[in-house]
Amino acid sequence: NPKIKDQIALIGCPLDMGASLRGGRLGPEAVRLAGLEDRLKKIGYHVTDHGDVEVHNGYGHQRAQDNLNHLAMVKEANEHLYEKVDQVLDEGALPLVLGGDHSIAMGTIKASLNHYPDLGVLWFDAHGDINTDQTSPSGNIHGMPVAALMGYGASQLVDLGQRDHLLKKENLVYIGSRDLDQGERKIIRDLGIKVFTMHEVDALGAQEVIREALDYLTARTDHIHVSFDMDVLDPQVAPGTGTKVPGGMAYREGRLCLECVAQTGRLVSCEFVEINPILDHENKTAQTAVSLAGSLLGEWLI
Ligand code: 6HN
Ligand code: MN
Ligand code: MN
Ligand code: MN
Repeated sequence: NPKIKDQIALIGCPLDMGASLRGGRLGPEAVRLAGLEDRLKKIGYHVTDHGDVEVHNGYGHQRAQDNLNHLAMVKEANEHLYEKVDQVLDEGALPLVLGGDHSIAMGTIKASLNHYPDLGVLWFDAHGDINTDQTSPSGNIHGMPVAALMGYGASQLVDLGQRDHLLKKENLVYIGSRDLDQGERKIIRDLGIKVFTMHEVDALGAQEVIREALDYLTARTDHIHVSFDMDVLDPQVAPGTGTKVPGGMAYREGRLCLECVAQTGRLVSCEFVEINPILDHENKTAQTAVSLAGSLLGEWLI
């Protein structure tokens, strides 16, 4: 049976220019202050905090003519993140990336694909993040990483990091979707991507959904990446995030799903994103991220 690596590399990517709202840049520090490193050490991992990768954020928000808002800043941060994640994977550690807006999944996952071309991705999110510059209603790049990882949309995003390995459409599973744009629905349907919306989580239960999702992925690959957007949780559980959608997952549903991923032993990289302390109450959302990172790394499994 596969086993999770015993070395964890924490990497912060304090970028928020992929979103409309500022404040996600404070996410990595909020999660550190909520005690992530000690929590993971208690489980028995060797944990190294690599600090934050270099990021340049601006202030305010500008809608770009080409529908790729703040492209240069988003690209630069992702290139730095790509290099860092690639490096820690070379060193044999499991990267745990802290966001930051969800555009940073481009840097993390491209580096993980460089090491594991057959990588399977579990995308926990209220959103699909599979817009292109052609379909995006906002121009915000945090709504585009999945498309870019599969080779669709703006070449400036597709060309970031390594170009040899794209994310395969059959190696992605969505969980918790409940706010997909029209263009995204069409892409998801046309590509035949596996998706468990909140409707399925409610109707089947989290246990059945994660079982089906993991059966599907583990039949295809031994290597799993978890991309956890905090807005997959209900806004009452995770108020500190920028694009809240009602009717999200309960804390215990999130925990159960992530523990089931831990049980496969196939996790090779992960990220917790869209943590915005400006919108939070007493760092509750960062604390929840710490607990869920513990679950993903097998905290309560004996
Ligand atoms: N996120 N679908 C919307 C857009 O602007 O493309 C929202 C994207 C939210 C992205 O939460 O990571
Ligand atoms: Mn490498
Ligand atoms: Mn997202
Ligand atoms: Mn989201």
